[in-house]
This record gives sequence, structure tokens and C-alpha cells, in this order.
Amino acid sequence: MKRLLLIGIFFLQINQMMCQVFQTANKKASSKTVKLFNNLFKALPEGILFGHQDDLAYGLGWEYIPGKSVVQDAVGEYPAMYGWELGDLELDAVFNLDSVPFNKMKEFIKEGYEKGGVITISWHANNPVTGKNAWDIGGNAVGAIIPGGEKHALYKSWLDKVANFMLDLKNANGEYIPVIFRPFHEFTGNWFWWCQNVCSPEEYKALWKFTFDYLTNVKQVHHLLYAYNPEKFETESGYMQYYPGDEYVDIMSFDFYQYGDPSNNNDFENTLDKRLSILTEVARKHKKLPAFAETGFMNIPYPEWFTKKLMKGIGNHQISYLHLWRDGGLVNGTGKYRFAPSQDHFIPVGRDPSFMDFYKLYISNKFIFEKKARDLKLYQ
Ligand code: BMA
Repeated sequence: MKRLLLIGIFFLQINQMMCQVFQTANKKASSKTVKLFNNLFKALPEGILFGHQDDLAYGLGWEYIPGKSVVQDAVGEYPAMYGWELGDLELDAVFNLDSVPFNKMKEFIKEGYEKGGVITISWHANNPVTGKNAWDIGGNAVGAIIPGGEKHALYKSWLDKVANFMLDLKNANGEYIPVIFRPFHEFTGNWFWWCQNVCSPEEYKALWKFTFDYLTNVKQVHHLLYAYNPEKFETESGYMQYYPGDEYVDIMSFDFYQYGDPSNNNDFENTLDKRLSILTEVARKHKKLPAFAETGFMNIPYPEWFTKKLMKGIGNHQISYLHLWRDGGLVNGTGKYRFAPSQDHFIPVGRDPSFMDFYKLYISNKFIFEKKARDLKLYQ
């Protein structure tokens, strides 16, 4: 009897090991979070989850219409990933920096999760030293908020608010909704107060580790997967320069946008291909999930950008997800723009010409949208 029991336990353990090959950085991660992480690995050969920022909140010419979605309007199906943004939460604001009310955001997060989708959250936090926005690079801000810095207590109070927000994200059964958290992104640029021109690798790593440890061990937030996310890089060592360590990261990603006129050069797809080669290789070595965390071509002036540039650059690289940036619609006050095709009256002649091309991406079978994401049962 005892022997049978031991054999039973042995097979149970083998089974668990087979199902959870990939360890999350947070060793106390909730079972749904561990499942999501492992299911995303399993889904790599199935295609790339398609995501869109603020998708359920607004598009060109509309905002907060229940059930409405930019991607669903374009192709008839919701995306598989929903991105949201916490900037200004640290100031106790009611709305984020793009005018999305945080209480509505929580509802949208639940809605996306209930559709079987994946949630990712970024944080354009204000500069903790100058009090200006995330794009203000003054004041050696990272040095000031890491342990020992004069604004450290302030930063902890900000993380308390981030934790409270995260701990409010529960499904209908009261379980926490897993979130891919992507703080301090694009650090290889020169436009945020955490970027390489104003923050050393040591400072950045200290910030990342403190953030992880505080949210995990002090605030007991156990439903986050952490995404490391530079913008530009040319080599593996360049990619790894600010990497805080395998124990602090779940997802390796980067951001890359199209600029200029892509009709007379192949720069975007060539660079994308090269960076994806570096990314997928380094992620494989470190047993992390590779992802393309932000992309787009503002207003899509080259209508075949999705197939001729984006898909070309992606080629056969296996990445977990691709996330298209937001459509600045009625909100924000800085003018209308879009990264996904959108049918708004402000587009002068008929439909946005990029619709057809986006539809080709949709039917290419290379991407995962709502239905397939649901079929993949990412949380089970
Ligand atoms: C940027 C722009 C800004 C926005 C920020 C945070 O890339 O879209 O308008 O405030 O992201 O969402």
C-alpha cells in the first residue's frame, strides 16, 4: 500500500514537472499565473497573440461604449491581449495620463480576462524628483528612489498604490487576474527618467530588484509576470546591459516602431528580424518568454505596413505576443492618431486603406485573436 502511494506521488510530481517546466521569477506566484506563463510557452508554436493598447476603452471618434473594441471593429474579433497604463495612479489621480478612469480600467481588465485574453500593464510614472511627467529626465530620479535615496519613501508609497490596484484585479471567483507588468520600459532610449542617458545599469537593476521585492514580499502581490523591455539594442550584450537577473524577470521583450517612409527602404523589417533573432536566442538561453511588447506605424501612412513590413520582419520567429500601441481618439487632447486601422469620419476618403492589409494579417493564421486564445485555455 505504502509502495503504491509512493509510486502515485512520484507520478504526480512528474506530471506537475511536465506541466510547469518554466518557473516564474516570483516563487510564490499564484497557480493561475504559473499556468499562464507555462501555457504561453506551450502556445509559442501556435502563433503570436495579438494585443492592442486601450482597445476596449476608446478609438477614433468614440470612447467607453460597452462591448466596443478597435480590433473587433476592424476584423470582427477581439484581440488576445489587452494593454493598460498606470501613469498618474501614483498621484492618486482618478484618470490615468491618457484620461482613462482607473475604475473603468479595472472593469476592462476583468472583461478582457473573461474573454480568455491576456492582460499587460505599463507604467509611465511621473518624475519623482521634479514632479513633472515621465518624459522629464531631470534630477537623477532613479538614484533618488532606490534604497538609500532621498525619495525612497515616496517611491514606496507609489508602489503601495500600484499594489492596491493590482490586488483589486479579481475574476468572478475572487481569484487574482494574472498581469504582465512592464515597468520602466524603453530604457535604452533617452526620453524617460529611467533611460540609459540618466540612469546607470547598477541604478536600474537596483530599482528593478527593489520594485520586484517590495511588490512580492512586502505587498504580497503574487499574480504578476515581469517583462524586461528595452527599445533599441544591436547585440545580446547590449540587450542584457540593464538585465536585473533571471530571478527577477519572466518575459524578455522590446519595443520597436516604424518611422519615416518605408516605401523606399527595408530598414524596419531588417532591423526587426535582426533584433528578434537576438531576442529569441537570449530568451531561450534564459528560459524566458520572448515577446514584442510595443509596435506600430503612427496613422499607418503606408497602407500595406502590416503585411509588407511588420509580418515580413517577424518572419518565422516564434514570439509569444505582439502589442500594437493605442489609438488616441477623443481622449488625451493631443490630436487624433491611430496605430490600428480605425473607421472614423476624420479619415477623408472612405475606409482607412490599411483595413484590407490588417485583415490579411488577421487571416494569415500566424496570429492568435480572441477565439483561439480562449480555445488555448491559457489559465487552466
Ligand atoms: C505614449 C503615447 C502617449 C501616452 C503614453 C502612455 O507612447 O501614446 O500619448 O501618454 O504612451 O500611454
